[in-house]
Amino acid sequence: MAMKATHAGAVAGAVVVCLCAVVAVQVQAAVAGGDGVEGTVRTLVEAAIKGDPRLGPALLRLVFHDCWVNGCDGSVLLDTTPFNGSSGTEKAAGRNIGLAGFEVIDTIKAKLGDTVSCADIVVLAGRDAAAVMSRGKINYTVVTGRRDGVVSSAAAAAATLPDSVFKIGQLKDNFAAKNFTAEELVVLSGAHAVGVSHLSSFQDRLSSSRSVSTPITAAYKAALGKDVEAQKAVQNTTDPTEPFNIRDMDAGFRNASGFDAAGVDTAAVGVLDNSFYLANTQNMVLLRSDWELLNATDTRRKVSVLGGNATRWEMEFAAAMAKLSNLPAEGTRFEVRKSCRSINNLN
Ligand code: HEM
Ligand SMILES: *[C@@H]1O[C@H](CO)[C@@H](O)[C@H](O)[C@H]1NC(C)=O
Ligand SMILES: *[C@@H]1O[C@H](CO)[C@@H](O)[C@H](O)[C@H]1NC(C)=O
Ligand SMILES: *[C@@H]1O[C@H](CO)[C@@H](O)[C@H](O)[C@H]1NC(C)=O
Ligand SMILES: *[C@@H]1O[C@H](CO)[C@@H](O)[C@H](O)[C@H]1NC(C)=O
Ligand SMILES: *[C@@H]1O[C@H](CO)[C@@H](O)[C@H](O)[C@H]1NC(C)=O
Ligand SMILES: *[C@@H]1O[C@H](CO)[C@@H](O)[C@H](O)[C@H]1NC(C)=O
Ligand SMILES: CC(=O)N[C@H]1CO[C@H](CO)[C@@H](O)[C@@H]1O
Repeated sequence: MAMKATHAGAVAGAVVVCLCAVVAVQVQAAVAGGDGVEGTVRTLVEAAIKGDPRLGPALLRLVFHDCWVNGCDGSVLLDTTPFNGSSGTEKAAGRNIGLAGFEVIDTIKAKLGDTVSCADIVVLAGRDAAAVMSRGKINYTVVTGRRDGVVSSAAAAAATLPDSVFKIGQLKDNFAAKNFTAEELVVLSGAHAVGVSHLSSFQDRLSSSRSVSTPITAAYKAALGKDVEAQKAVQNTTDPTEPFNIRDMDAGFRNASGFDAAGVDTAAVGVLDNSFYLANTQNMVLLRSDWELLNATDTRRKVSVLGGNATRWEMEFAAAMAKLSNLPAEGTRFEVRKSCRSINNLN
């Protein structure tokens, strides 16, 4: 197997150590203060990632997928609600493929009790996951006090989240619709330094058909195609995952791809840093949407700047994540849920 990091298909719920439903009632009073809440989230996120490193990227992605659709309202967590529409909840949307980390949110919620919203937990957990994965380099403050929405629709997620085959113009438009600049698009895409993608999300990049192909280094494409076949057997699925970051592949894979690791700490497997940009300029990223950042003058320049300045990326990523975490909820009916997976009148 070519990966150093393990990444079998679905993230198992193995890190859920206990469902502290009974304990939660007792600790409620103790968590009223902001420090108590944030300290609890931090402790549980650290423990979860220590138990399963795949949960770090999962928790980071949850912030984007919750806040982009209806604002930060915990809508991505709902398994069911009377306000699904006919399409199921957001989780059922194709663009939410691979979404994970829900058990960690449940564990945190069980500990914090009924006074802390699920929406707050998502942004706090994502913030802490970024801090852990960046070894403390990415930190930002988030204001709490969000309330949970009651609507969650797969159709809304499909209409709002960017697709992995979007072109640069579509990506810019998608971000502009949320008041995010092209620069912030590039900055936030750096999150793809960590985590994994399913083959179905980058299959077009392995295609030999000219109509769907985007520039990808031939040797990297060959190494990836070979590993995908191996992973189908290892993961026992026709849609295996691969790590986003060529840094996280073993030396044999990197060598075969001709990866120039200058400026990349290849020992830093799984670390959230600016290595995405260094891989991108070598046409060694998984998604078409990642490559598309090179396909406009302004975003291409930004890729180059961020690849050359790790500190600058950390600062700008922290600021953009704080902005993302502040996207206001768009619904009209709110509550603080008792369970993050369903609205209160369904409990
Ligand atoms: C710019 C448009 C974006 C597109 C088109 C996109 C698309 C994707 C896709 C297709 C996957 C893999 C899903 C799968 O097949 O399993 C993924 C994973 C991921 N995305 Fe994005 N994404 C975008 C922006 C972002 C942003 C802004 C963040 C910031 C939080 C982010 C964080 C992540 C992370 C951390 C993962 C890995 C998740 C894991 O390993 O569990 N993405 N994204
Ligand atoms: C809501 O979505 C869930 C899962 O996506 C589904 O099981 C349920 O039947 C849906 N309910 C309605 C009323 O559409
Ligand atoms: C749009 O984003 C800019 C830059 O981050 C920010 O200063 C401004 O307040 C935002 N506007 C709205 C309406 O959110
Ligand atoms: C592989 O997956 C198939 C169907 O998903 C299942 O029937 C089979 O038992 C699995 N094999 C192993 C070795 O896990
Ligand atoms: C990869 O290339 C480097 C430098 O050429 C070499 O030192 C190393 O042994 C190679 N590793 C593998 C696994 O091929
Ligand atoms: C974007 O990519 C397409 C296809 O590779 C190319 O024809 C076009 O010129 C590119 N546009 C820019 C602005 O780089
Ligand atoms: C990197 O970016 C930071 C923050 O913008 C800046 O202070 C620093 O001078 C930059 N370093 C280089 C080498 O350009
Ligand atoms: C992006 C950011 O603000 N990073 C800071 C996180 O905290 C460390 C330690 O206090 C600072 O050195 C970083 O600048």
